[in-house]
Order: sequence, then structure tokens, then C-alpha cells
Amino acid sequence: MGVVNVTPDSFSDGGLFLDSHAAIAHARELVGEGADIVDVGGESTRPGAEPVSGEEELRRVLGVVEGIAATGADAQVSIDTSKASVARACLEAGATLVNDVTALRGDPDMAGLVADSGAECCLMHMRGEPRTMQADPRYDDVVDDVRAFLEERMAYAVAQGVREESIMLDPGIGFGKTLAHNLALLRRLDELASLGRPLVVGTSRKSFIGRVLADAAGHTEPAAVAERLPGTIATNVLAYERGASVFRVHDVAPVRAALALAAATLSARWDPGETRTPTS
Ligand code: HH2
Repeated sequence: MGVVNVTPDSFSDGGLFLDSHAAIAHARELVGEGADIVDVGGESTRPGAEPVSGEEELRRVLGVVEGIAATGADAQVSIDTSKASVARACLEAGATLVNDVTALRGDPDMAGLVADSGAECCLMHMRGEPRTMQADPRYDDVVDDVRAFLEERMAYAVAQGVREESIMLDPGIGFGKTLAHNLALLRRLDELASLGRPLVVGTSRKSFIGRVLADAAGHTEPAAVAERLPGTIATNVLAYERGASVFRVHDVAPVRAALALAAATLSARWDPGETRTPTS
């Protein structure tokens, strides 16, 4: 899953693809690098981000979704939003996946929309909201708590008429979590894979990677965003080994190449008849 942020303030690429032609060109580039899904977002969810209105969010993303769909790109279009009005317009414009970082809690109309449209959806764990989520997050056991949350949100979605087969789950790396929480979720991802739905992970360029890389190099300042690709690759390969199947990344080509090697190396574990190909 390649990331297309149509925002002025995303943490790693804010402002780069705010122009819809640039965003559409970037989406095409990611598909060319092997993305099976492009995830279009018009509101940053980085820690401390201020919310934007539905009108502004839609103004940013609609033309981009239409533009990608119109080129008949050989990839699924995902809309990264927690607002039903934005999701509805984008589904009508050709998106088929709703990536909702609030797991259907942000808008009372979202579950019904996903159910009625038959779209796929990604339910992600987040503690709190982006503006405040990094203020001292605490858990009894982060993996058990995230697992229980995802189980409850999946039951809610199904009760609202969403088909279970259309649901993906995501532990929400960096959303209301410390460095130790993020590493525990990655280390014990197999405990979430046992929920039985495809697992999405989003580690790409996130600040916990910058912190670990800085510690390893003996630096006090976190490694810059542009220096986080090795950590992005390592965490995605480990997540794949522990059962993730969708990898939300900014750098599709290098992650896809790394996953191809991981798949080739690990495939001897599985029955040759089994198909388990990574999606990036
Ligand atoms: N992370 C971000 C945004 N959306 N969706 C899912 N399912 N999982 C994630 O981990 C995830 C997500 C944050 O990354 P990015 O879009 O690059 O930054 P920003 O929110 O600043 O636009």
C-alpha cells in the first residue's frame, strides 16, 4: 500500500503532493513501483495535528481519487479518512477501500456507509486522538489491549452490516504509543494475526524508527525522516514474518524488493500449494 498524502502538514512529505496533478503523478509512480493499493489522505494524523473540515479534506482528495481511477491504474484506491462524507464521495469516484484510523468511531455514519457500499475497510487502533495521543500513553499490556480493541471493533462493524471478509486490522503503530509499545506490537504481531483477518502495518518513516537509529548511532537527536528507510525496511520484513500482509509505505520499490526476499527465504516453511504473497 503506497501512501499519497494530499496535505500541507504530513510528517514526512507534507506539501509535496498538495497539487492534485503532482499527487496523481505520484500515485502512478507508486503503482509503477509495484503498489497494489494507493492510500489517498487529505488530513494529517501525525501527533499534534489539527483536524481539518470535511469540505477542505474533500477538496484536497476528490480530484486525486477521480484522477487515479480515471487512468484505470492497476491498483485499488483506498481513502484514508474518518469522515463519512469524504468516504462516500471518494467511493463514488472509484475508491473501494476505506482506511479509517478511528476504526469507525469518528463518524456515526461511517459503519453504515461501509456496509451499504460493500467497500473494504481497515480498522486501526488509536489511543486518544492525534492532537493529544502521544501525551503519556499507558496500557496494562499493549498487545492484549490492542487485540481486545480490534476484536471489539470488528464485532461492531459486523453488527452494523459490514462483511467480515471485507475487514483488515491494523495495530496503529505510533498512534498513542511509546517506542516500547511500538516495538512490542511488532515483536508480538502474531498474536494479532490470530484474529483471522489480514493485518496492515504502517511503520514507514515513523519517529520511533528515528529514535532507534539515533540510539544505535550514539546520537541524541532522532534520525531525520530521509534517513529512516533502513528501519522502515527492517520493520516491514519482521512484520511480514509475523503475519502482516499489507504494508503501508512511502517507499514502495525498496520495501517490495525486501519483502520479495523475505518471502523467498521463508517460503520453505509453507506448503508449496499455499499462496502467501506480500502486498506493498
Ligand atoms: N499511519 C498514518 C496515516 N494513516 N493508516 C493506517 N491504516 N495505518 C497507519 O499506520 C497509518 C495510517 C501516518 O502516516 P502518514 O500518512 O505518512 O502521515 P500523516 O498522518 O502526517 O499524513
